[in-house]
Amino acid sequence: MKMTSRSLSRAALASAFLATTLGVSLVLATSATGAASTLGAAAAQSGRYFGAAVAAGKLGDSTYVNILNREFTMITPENEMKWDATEPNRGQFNYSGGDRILNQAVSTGKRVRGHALLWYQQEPGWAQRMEGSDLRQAMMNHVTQVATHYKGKIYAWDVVNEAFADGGSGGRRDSNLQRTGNDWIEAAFRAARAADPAAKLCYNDYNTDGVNAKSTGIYNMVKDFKSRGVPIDCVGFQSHLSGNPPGDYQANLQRFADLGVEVQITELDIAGSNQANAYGAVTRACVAVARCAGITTWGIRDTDSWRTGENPLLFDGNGNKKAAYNSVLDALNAATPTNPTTPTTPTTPTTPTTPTTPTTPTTPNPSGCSASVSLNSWNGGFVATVKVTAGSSALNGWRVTTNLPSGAAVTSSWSASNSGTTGSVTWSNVSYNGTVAAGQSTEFGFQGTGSAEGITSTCAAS
Ligand code: G2I
Repeated sequence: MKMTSRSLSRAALASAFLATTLGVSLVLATSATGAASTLGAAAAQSGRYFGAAVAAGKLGDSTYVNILNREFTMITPENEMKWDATEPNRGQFNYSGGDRILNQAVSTGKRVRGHALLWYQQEPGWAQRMEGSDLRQAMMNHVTQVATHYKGKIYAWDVVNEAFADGGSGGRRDSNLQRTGNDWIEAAFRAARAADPAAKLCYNDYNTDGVNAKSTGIYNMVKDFKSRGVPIDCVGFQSHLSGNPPGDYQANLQRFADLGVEVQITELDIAGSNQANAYGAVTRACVAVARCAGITTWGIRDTDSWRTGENPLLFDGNGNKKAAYNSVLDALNAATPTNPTTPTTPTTPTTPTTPTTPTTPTTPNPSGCSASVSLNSWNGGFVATVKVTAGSSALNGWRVTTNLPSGAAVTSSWSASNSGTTGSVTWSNVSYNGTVAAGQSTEFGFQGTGSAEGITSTCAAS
């Protein structure tokens, strides 16, 4: 990997943002044979997204914007939500570039992956010069402020980016962030959850494409976080590749998924003559892992790529589809479709309104446990946090049934597995949270569309 040796000069095009009048054309592009004809529509058939990293300075380029609007259902700002862009001076926040991209996404029905709240690169100069408790305070304030500004509007945040070392140590990378104390990552995740409970919270890194020392270090961190209740929902695999992914690419995604987190391919680009096959292999691996939520390519056209001269993307410099595009489309179309009742059109909540309202009272339950639900709702969606409490004996497995009002539907969940998404939904513990000591509690949660006001829950030992 050449992560740090590249210096790209990306002249920001100082063009005024032209409000786009392009309509929402996602997920409806399906040919007579039933195969979808765009990346976003093909991915949506199996409940997944297909995204691209986008630069605000290119939103005036019509070729670029046409491809973006036609093909993609998720956007990651390439640089605009990073620390140097959003807090150029301590305590002075600038959301202009990030907001432009968010508005582009919202106005065309796409969702946004926020990238990245804390990263040792692209720290503003003032933060680069800080250390210790002063820096820790500035870091946490940054997380809180930025996640609060975008509250309710972000599908998933890369809360922490690239904190693990390359090579065989499996340990953390040295940085001024790391030197504030090893708990900086969990502190950041907790601050992000408190600021925006609806966003999925991801850890994101590169050189994690197979089972290796670095990916295993991250795996151990995620496992530890899940066992201690540190809020983490997803792991991002950047996947900056040259040629085929390693043979254990899918197995590596699967072992993370088995920890109860979503996995996402977050910055895919592939150099080399085997590019089309390699793109197909990565896509097949994602669609073979139930919890692989989607794929994002790091740019749109080869000329937009940070890997100058390597032509690692799906569209050439003129915006034409490459062979790699067809490999990806075919692999997405071959995926097992999901229940067609699952909503495929992403909705971005715009006005988070109601604060957390604890709803159902704890139901005493003769079967050894009780469950209570608290809701964080906004217009059109909600996050439910369910607390499962053991009675006078320890639990060795539990099952919670929630009754959702009509119109409400579960779209994603963490720390429990469910059957069904509407009406009466049954939730079972996952491997790491079935055992609950007498009188103690564990939590799981889910996100949904519609209103869950009036939800009820019951618990049973299993
Ligand atoms: O390095 C590739 C990616 C690795 N993972 C994290 C990503 O955030 C990272 O993205 C790249 C962007 O694609 C580049 O566009 O991050 C680079 C920074 O390390 C970005 O490059 C920078 C240039 O180095 C700056 O000179 C430039 O001012 O982009 C800036 C904004 O255009």
